[in-house]
Amino acid sequence: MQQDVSTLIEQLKAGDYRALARIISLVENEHPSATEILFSLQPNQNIPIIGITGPPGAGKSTLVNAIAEEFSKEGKRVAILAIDPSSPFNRGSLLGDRIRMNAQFNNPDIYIRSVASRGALGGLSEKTIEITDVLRAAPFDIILVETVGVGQSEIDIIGLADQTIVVLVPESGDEIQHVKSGLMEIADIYVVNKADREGADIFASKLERMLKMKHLDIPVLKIIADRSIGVQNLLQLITSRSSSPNRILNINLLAEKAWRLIQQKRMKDVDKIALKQQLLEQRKDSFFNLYRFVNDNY
Ligand SMILES: Nc1nc2c(ncn2[C@@H]2O[C@H](COP(=O)(O)OP(=O)(O)OP(=O)(O)O)[C@@H](O)[C@H]2O)c(=O)[nH]1
Ligand SMILES: [Mg+2]
Repeated sequence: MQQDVSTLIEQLKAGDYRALARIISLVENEHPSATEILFSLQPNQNIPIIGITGPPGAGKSTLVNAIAEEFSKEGKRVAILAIDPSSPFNRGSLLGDRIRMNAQFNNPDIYIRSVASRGALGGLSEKTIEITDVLRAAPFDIILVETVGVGQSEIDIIGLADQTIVVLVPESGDEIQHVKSGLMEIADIYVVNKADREGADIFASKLERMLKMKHLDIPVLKIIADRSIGVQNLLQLITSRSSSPNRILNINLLAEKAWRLIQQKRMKDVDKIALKQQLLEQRKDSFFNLYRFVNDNY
């Protein structure tokens, strides 16, 4: 695999989508070569990761498509990572997402990938972090990550993304409660999508008022994603902000991720069966001291 990995990584760097797809699959499936792959990556940390989150059906995929298309018109290469909340066995949903994103399949500057969320880090799989690192090792200009949910997964996405866009719709009455409860301070930009619908103006001003009351300076944009209306404004905001990415938030996830890896690495040699055997022996001593045992043996 040694030779294979370095070839794959070279192809990845050169922008080969087949190599990219293969590497993502190897990483996603924890193939034995995944570690070597991750070791060999040279992720460009300057490629901005934009998280797009919001309740089911808010139009996130439609918006992501529209953003990608606009960026590609500027000659930029865009990666879209859709985190599928369904089980990896729910093919229907994966396929659904693919079909909905079909519009971009023929654009060579846009790469689309769905991955199943397995949720070790709340709503967002640890694999997502690794996969975004893989994407950062390919020559993209921007990475868009779509996750569904209002709540925990949003909090996860801020650790991953340089900017977080929260997509709401005029009917998002419940979600606006999160603003009140302080959960949605995590947004860098709010999008009120489906602005063609009744109540969009009222909803957007309500949201703006709430943010102002909380002294939060977060822009609210009205968008009609399926007609690409308002998307240019969003692009300008994203671009102007990505020159000063919020690295403080990113460091939290980096630390969390590092902590998990260290834990894994340190525990690697601890074999539970062998541990039981040892303890069976030791336990014969009725004044057996577990703390000394651990200290002496590990
Ligand atoms: N009226 C209107 N419909 C829209 C707009 N944007 C998207 N839609 C429609 O809303 C539906 C859901 O859009 P998606 O983009 O799949 O929404 P999503 O948030 O990605 O959905 P999940 O990934 O399933 O959570 C689709 O039927 C879209 O065509 C919009 O601006 N106005
Ligand atoms: Mg979607």
